Amino acid sequence: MSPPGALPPGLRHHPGRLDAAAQGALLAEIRAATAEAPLYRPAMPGTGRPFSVRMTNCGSLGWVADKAGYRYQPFHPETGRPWPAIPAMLLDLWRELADHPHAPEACLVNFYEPTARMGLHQDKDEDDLAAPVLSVSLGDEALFRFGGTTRGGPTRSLRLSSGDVLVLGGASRLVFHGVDRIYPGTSTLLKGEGRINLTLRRVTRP
Ligand code: MD3
Ligand code: FE
Repeated sequence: MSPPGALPPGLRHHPGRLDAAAQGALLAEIRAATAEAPLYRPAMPGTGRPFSVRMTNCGSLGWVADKAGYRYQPFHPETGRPWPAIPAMLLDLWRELADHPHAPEACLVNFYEPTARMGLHQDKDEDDLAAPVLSVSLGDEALFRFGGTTRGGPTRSLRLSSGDVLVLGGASRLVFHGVDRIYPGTSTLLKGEGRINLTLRRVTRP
């Protein structure tokens, strides 16, 4: 899975940080949010090739991708409505684990079917790169891969399970990372197969 040794500075893994009850409560909040702001399939800028991951957001700003580019905007690209609020449980988790004085503005919701992937990329569409990104995994396990801050260097993998939380800040904020595969049938949290990942981010400089 991952070679022995400490994780890089700024990357914190909290395995099983949310117990089954907390995962269920959070999932109910996310289902309510996706009822207001449905999952949609973003497209690659330029080519318009569809993502294998479906997405939506909560918060005052949401990350979107379409033929025109990647950006944060305050409304859903298909309904035109504002994103629903970030669930209070997630704001609490940020206060506990992010070690950052300003609240997150965006919660990107990624839904992976068993065949969905996310290629190696950096998250750098945020103006505030001093704030960490906090990620929560729900549902089937995933093979998460990360490297360094330049493309093409060595990478390591971590298997993420439902209830795990990752915090990526400091020297890890700009590492290349992606999701190589989903392991269907490894969780009973969702009704069917698949994985949900939530990422909390600060977008603007306070
Ligand atoms: C490392 N999501 O939405 S979460 C993304 O599992 C994204 O859905 C993946 O990469 C997923 O952009 C990985 C873990 C994660 C999130 C943000 C990061 C790792 C990160 C930002 C910087 C470095
Ligand atoms: Fe990312």
